Amino acid sequence: MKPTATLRDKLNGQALTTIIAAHNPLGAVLAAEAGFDGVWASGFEFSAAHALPDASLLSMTQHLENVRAMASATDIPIVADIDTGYGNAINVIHCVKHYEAAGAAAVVMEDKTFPKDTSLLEGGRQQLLRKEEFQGKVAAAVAARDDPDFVVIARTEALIASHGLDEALDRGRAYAEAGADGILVHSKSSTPDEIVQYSRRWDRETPLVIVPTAYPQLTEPEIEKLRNVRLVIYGNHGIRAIVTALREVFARIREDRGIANVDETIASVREVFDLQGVDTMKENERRYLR
Ligand code: SPV
Ligand code: MG
Repeated sequence: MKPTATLRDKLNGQALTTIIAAHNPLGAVLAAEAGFDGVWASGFEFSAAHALPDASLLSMTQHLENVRAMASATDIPIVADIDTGYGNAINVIHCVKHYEAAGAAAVVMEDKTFPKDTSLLEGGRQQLLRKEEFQGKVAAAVAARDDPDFVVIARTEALIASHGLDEALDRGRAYAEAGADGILVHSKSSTPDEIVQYSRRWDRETPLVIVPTAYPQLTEPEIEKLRNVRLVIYGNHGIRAIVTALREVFARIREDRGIANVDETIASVREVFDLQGVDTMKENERRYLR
């Protein structure tokens, strides 16, 4: 099955689908190895990996090429974070065509103005687009896809911009009406209450998507009880794990003035060869190098 069909089937089914952020193909391979249903090609992680703020600084083509490389490294669906769609509805048409051709199974587009600011930054500059304009962008994304299974998820930042539940529900309904296959409702609240309320008041068939970074106490069994949340995105745990791991290992090497102690504590070179597909390359060498 194509990754687009796999993801659409999962979204339409009853089970909870879990995806995790990656910012490079190796992260995508490790997500698949760990048993995740898909990969979140996160704008935050990709920006952080460049040591840059997640504020529309990297170009569409930079992120697109990363998504293409991820999609060629793994068979699990890649859900591309296209931020605000890089402009108006015309930019969205261009963007969706290219992300689909690059092998993404889905795009998530948010209803903020360009350039955006990252959602979880305290005091961040959170400005929403007019609802009608974003409806047009959602409709443009849906019309631009070639494969009918390619998934278009509309994300409302109404709660992030402190507009309250009523506005967030109104926008979610408007985007579902415009043809979105899923509604991502993002929250910066440190408890799950807001999202639980949203889920209880959601009165459309369109499945909900959440990113529980700010309220990590909400576990998968509890999300399953909400019933209309079908997709959970773990938004930045790969990059945070890397920061922790690199800090520890780098500091230890400086402290020890050598690599002898860390050697046993980190992945072996052989393990990295395996992740690179070296065995397949060697097999091909035996067959074809004459
Ligand atoms: C991302 O991972 O890029 C997201 C989620 O969009 S958040 O950073 O919480 O906005
Ligand atoms: Mg993002």
